[in-house]
Amino acid sequence: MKTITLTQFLIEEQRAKGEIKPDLRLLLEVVARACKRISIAVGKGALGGVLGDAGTSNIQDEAQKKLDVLSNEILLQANAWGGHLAGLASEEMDEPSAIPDEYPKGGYLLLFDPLDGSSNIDVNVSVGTIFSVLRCPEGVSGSEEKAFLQPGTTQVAAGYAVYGPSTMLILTVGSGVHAFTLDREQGSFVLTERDMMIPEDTKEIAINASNERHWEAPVQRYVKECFEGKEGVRGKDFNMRWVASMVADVHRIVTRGGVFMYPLDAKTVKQGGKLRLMYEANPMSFIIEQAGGVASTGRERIMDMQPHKLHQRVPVIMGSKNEVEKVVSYHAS
Ligand code: P6P
Repeated sequence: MKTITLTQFLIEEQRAKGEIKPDLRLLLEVVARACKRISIAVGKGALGGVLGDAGTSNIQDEAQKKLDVLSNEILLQANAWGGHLAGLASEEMDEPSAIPDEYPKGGYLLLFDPLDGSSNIDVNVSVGTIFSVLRCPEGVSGSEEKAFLQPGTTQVAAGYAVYGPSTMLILTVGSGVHAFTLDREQGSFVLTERDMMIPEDTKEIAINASNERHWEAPVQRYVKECFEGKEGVRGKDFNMRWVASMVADVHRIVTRGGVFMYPLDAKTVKQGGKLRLMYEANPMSFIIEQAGGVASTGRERIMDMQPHKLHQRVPVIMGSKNEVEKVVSYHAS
């Protein structure tokens, strides 16, 4: 079968639709190369000497794993010299990072969670990298937080790498969602699925059910009805999955449908939710919407939110259109 690499795909998309300017193509290829390096580091496991805690914590006061810090470094170094970026922001850095003075600056901003789900690293469960691309506003430095505070609808591109049995890169530049699988012999990402679409209905939900007593009533009602199965009002049985790696759970949903929920709960209501808007919820929402799904806080479209802080947290309910719309309708009633 004729293989199309990420580079060829990006060039052919640019030729066909003119959406991927050279600097954006460079950015996406640099991020893909960084994800290859992260995949190699993650894949070494205990042999790489990078498991366990780094002994530091991030702005959310969560213990950082050595691989969190390493993955962050890999993405910073990979993106420093290309001249395509005005600045970078990461879950693992309190403040945005400027491009070193010795390198030229470009017009894009890159935001990322370098290793999402890293609590799963030490137990050998899939983790991933999530990234979002914005344009740097005119006249604003890419090292200033305010440059990044743009709604998800302004994203130029978004994607994630999932380090599972295979390493995959899932990408959108605003015209569909496309999947690339890492060919380890060639060392390149090869197109394995174009225009992924999420089924509008599903029988599979993903939520950390141990938080049930902390959820708001609409979510308690929705999940209870799903668990009541065909004897209940839904008239069908549901299945449940919770990997506790957003990338793994969302990738399953992009691949075969489902609903991913990390709703507001009494434990996180003060912080606004558990997951981060700028480099988790927004990029995943872009992917989900481009694949025909819906991504909501329960009360509003995630990508419409005007961010106030770089590390802002939000409730997340995303996936199969008809099911997410049902959860949203319960919030409205
Ligand atoms: P819990 C990983 O730490 C993460 O940010 C997401 O990837 C994941 O969906 C969620 O938190 C898991 O949270 O409360 O189930 O451990």
